Amino acid sequence: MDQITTIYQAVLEGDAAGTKEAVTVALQAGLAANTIMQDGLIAAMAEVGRQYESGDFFVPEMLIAARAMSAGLELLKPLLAQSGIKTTGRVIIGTVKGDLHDIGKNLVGMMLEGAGFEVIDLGTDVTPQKFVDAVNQRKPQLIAMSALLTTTMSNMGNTIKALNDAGVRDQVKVMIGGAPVTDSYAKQIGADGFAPDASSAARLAKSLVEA
Ligand code: B1M
Repeated sequence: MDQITTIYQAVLEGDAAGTKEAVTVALQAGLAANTIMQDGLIAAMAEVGRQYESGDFFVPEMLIAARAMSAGLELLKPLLAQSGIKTTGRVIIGTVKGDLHDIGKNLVGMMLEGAGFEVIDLGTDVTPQKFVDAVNQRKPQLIAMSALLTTTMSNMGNTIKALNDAGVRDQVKVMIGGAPVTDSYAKQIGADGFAPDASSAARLAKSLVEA
């Protein structure tokens, strides 16, 4: 098996230690960090997404694969920064104000990383003002908001309103998701898109920044 295939397989199997080892071996053999990321880690996460959508993988498999991918990515990050490789885009992610659920949000963040995004995670209970400040300070292409409670969903709309009031709405695309969230709700509050799960979130994010 070549080094890229070894990395790909290790991520698919959710083997974090194996992924780290395979990435280290590939770097020692002189493979470029960007090649390892694109052809090994990102390609494997795309396959994880496909298997999740076809029902062959469930949330736990996706989580452990995403953790393995992150372990490999940690080794590459300093090298990628040095080589000035452009990421797919920068995304600010957070669970909205009043909401402490973060498992789905973390999974979406990991899938976005797996798709080549630079992910800035604001955590949970993120106020509209915090999202606005992050847009001003970090200049992302995309904001990704998660909510798991029917009582906190409205803070997605409030955040979009705050972005409008601050005059920065047209600088970013906004995507939303979470168990109670729907496509029609996204349209209602003026978001640019909705994704029902982490794997389609990564695909939607790419299409939004490429639009
Ligand atoms: Co809470 N909780 N919880 N809870 N909790 C729910 C959500 C609930 C449905 C349980 C129930 O009653 N059946 C219910 C909400 C009811 C409603 O509003 N309709 C509920 C409630 C009521 C509460 C409390 C109010 C309970 C209380 O204290 N009385 C309280 C609220 C706390 C707060 O947030 N202020 C509370 C607390 C908690 C815990 C802290 C105990 C814990 C959270 C731990 C944590 O996240 N660190 C918790 C948990 C674990 C759940 C359940 C059991 C599981 C949620 C989860 O992690 N799912 C949940 C019941 C359930 O869903 N079965 C429940 C797994 C995760 C991978 O899925 O988050 O849906 P999910 O993410 C998916 C998609 O939704 C999507 O992709 C993910 C992966 O495919 N997605 C996005 C998510 N974000 C996205 C963003 C995107 C795109 C896709 O784009 C940006």
